[in-house]
Amino acid sequence: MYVLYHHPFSQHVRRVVALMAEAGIDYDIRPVDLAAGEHMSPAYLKINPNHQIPTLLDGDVKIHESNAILRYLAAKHHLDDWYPTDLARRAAVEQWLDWGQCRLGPAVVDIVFNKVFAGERGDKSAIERGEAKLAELGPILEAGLRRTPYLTGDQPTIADLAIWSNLFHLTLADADPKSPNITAWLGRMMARKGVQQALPPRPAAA
Ligand SMILES: N[C@@H](CCC(=O)N[C@@H](CS)C(=O)NCC(=O)O)C(=O)O
Repeated sequence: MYVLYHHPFSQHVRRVVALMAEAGIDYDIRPVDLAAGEHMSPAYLKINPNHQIPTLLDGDVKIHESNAILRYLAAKHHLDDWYPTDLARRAAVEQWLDWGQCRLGPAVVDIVFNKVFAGERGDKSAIERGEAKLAELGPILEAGLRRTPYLTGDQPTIADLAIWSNLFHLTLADADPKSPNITAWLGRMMARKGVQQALPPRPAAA
């Protein structure tokens, strides 16, 4: 049985949970209390010296980096729709995965961490930096969704899960780009059963 180190508000965990739910892969959850600093504990640092979640254990195999986990699971379970074997399509998937990590991800962290999770400590200049970056990146994503319902074709891949988890995170700050292709794609992603299972718990009604 897989073991997944987890936090319900992590966008990086969320993409892994979504793939496992979509593919019907079972796993045990190990919650990591980020607010209490559990990710900095010597016990967790032995599991992931980068003090980050997710980490996936598969027997003796230990993997961190959410996109590496997506690739591993897709390859191990032969999820060829999620991680196409055709070279050109795979290259497009890899491109969006890396774009998400290198370009979009830092802007999302700047905005959402500081607007939603940091409370009074929220760094206004980081929010401005993130918003300026997002103003550049939103149109790139919008154009990427112009021709096909998902990023690389008619079916979603692990690239859609990775980028979706970032876009969902932006919705927590009401900062997601509201352009038509992104909005329609976000709706298609949110309607998926596995994706639904990866959403954070709703706050209890007052
Ligand atoms: N590149 C990593 C980023 C993971 C990451 O930033 N995780 C956050 C939670 S969303 C975390 O654990 N932060 C705690 C820290 O960096 O100390 C991945 O894709 O898995």
